[in-house]
Amino acid sequence: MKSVFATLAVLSPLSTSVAHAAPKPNIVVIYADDLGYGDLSCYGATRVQTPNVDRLAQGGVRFTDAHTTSATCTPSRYSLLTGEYAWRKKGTGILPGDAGLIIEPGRATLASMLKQAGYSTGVVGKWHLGLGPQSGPDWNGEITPGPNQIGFDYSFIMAATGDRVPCVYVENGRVVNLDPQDPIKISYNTPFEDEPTGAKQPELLKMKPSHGHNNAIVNGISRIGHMKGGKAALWNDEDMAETFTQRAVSFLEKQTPDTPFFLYLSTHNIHVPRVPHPRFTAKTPMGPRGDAIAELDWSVGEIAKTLDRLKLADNTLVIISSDNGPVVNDGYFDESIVKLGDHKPAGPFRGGKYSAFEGGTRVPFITRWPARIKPGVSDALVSQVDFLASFAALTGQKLSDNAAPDSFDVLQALLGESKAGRENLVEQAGVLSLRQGDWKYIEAGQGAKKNANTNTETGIDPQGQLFNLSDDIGETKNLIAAQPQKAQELAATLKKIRDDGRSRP
Ligand code: NG6
Ligand code: CA
Repeated sequence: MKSVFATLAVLSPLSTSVAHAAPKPNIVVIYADDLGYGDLSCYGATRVQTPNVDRLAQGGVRFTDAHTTSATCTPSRYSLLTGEYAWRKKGTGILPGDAGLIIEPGRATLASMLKQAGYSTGVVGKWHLGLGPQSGPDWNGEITPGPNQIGFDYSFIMAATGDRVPCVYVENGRVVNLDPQDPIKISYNTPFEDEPTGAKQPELLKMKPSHGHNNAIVNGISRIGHMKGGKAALWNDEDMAETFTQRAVSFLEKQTPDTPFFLYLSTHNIHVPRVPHPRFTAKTPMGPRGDAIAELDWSVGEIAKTLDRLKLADNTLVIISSDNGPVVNDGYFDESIVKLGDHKPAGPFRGGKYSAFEGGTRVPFITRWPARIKPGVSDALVSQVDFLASFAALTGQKLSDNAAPDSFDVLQALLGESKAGRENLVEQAGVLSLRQGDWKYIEAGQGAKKNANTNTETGIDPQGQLFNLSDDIGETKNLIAAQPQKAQELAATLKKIRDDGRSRP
């Protein structure tokens, strides 16, 4: 290889410009869980302060119309990494903790593309994209395929969610601190006979479930799914944010100056169970949900401080966002409802997690890169599905035709250099919606208007809905009858995006 490059350097007229090109920026994506548009003080929250996130927002671009692709976690993460709308692929709904990996090794991912571009790549935190073969992972052996097989050089993850078993960390395909004498057994169907459950022994619980979450008890909290063994490997919820933050910091410390890096830090905060470290208790008047936001802000501050200390901040593109809209009670009695006060988790938007209304997918989204980005606020329509094509453009990579089928190169918008984002965007909840400019069309669907567990408005309606967000940001005036032509136009575009199997230009 070396000699080829040497020859090129001598012969190619491009070599001079390459040699003088600005070094590729490092990229850090901080992906919060269930954080709503209104949950940060830079987006208007007053009952919780997020000074560290706000500082990044002040030095970067704060987006007001940026989206996940879906109102739940797994599909959003699938899209973020593959550049494909998750609804195109079966089996990409919320996964159990023992699901197999849903991203085929070999396909282009954000991580594999950046690795190809010469980046050192790492993922720390929540994964929730399955691990191992379709039949599920071998928790007691090598857990593969996983992040390390789809483009990440380093991984330190939890398999699914904080409220699902197994409650252990997996580092580069091995359960951390596993005692081979005490193997892990997982079942999502059958309880293990002699293991206590939240349903049978609620007196053992320090936080009680409000719905579901009454299987295995770990650290005084009952979860979804059954687990036995692996006692030495069990996580401690109170330490989770610190554990992930430390791993992310040490990933940053290990980088070398000549190799750019990509870090995907996917926090457990502020998903349930919300069990921040005691030093965050009562940091806000909102109970554990507010305190978890404060703890998330602390993590962001540690990453920012580390970039400063290592003198990396200037040429690092930091992005902060969330995987879906907010939910107040997602399954535990954690005072989230009684202490909410006038806090608006979804800001001015209707709905939240699980919802087809804007609150489901419109999330906080901040980009900061001091060497390149001029601070400001942008209302460009952008989505996390665009990272793949946009960062490919940023790093000079050409995507093959079948890669990232729904990812648009909106790099200029992400850098605040253009107000033009996407022309349209599909949002996924129980039904699909299409955004086009200020218009929002929600296709007709069958189902409850409210999620009985979480009290979220689902946005599902048997007639279909049309809203004009320019004067109805809260999606309250359904124009489907008044503007049938507009509705048909959007429905036709949605149908085309569906039928074509891709939407990337
Ligand atoms: C739901 C869980 C919810 C949460 C969600 C996934 C119940 C009743 N509810 O099924 O608590 O875990 O799945 O959240 O079990 S997500 O952010 O990972 O999509
Ligand atoms: Ca989530």
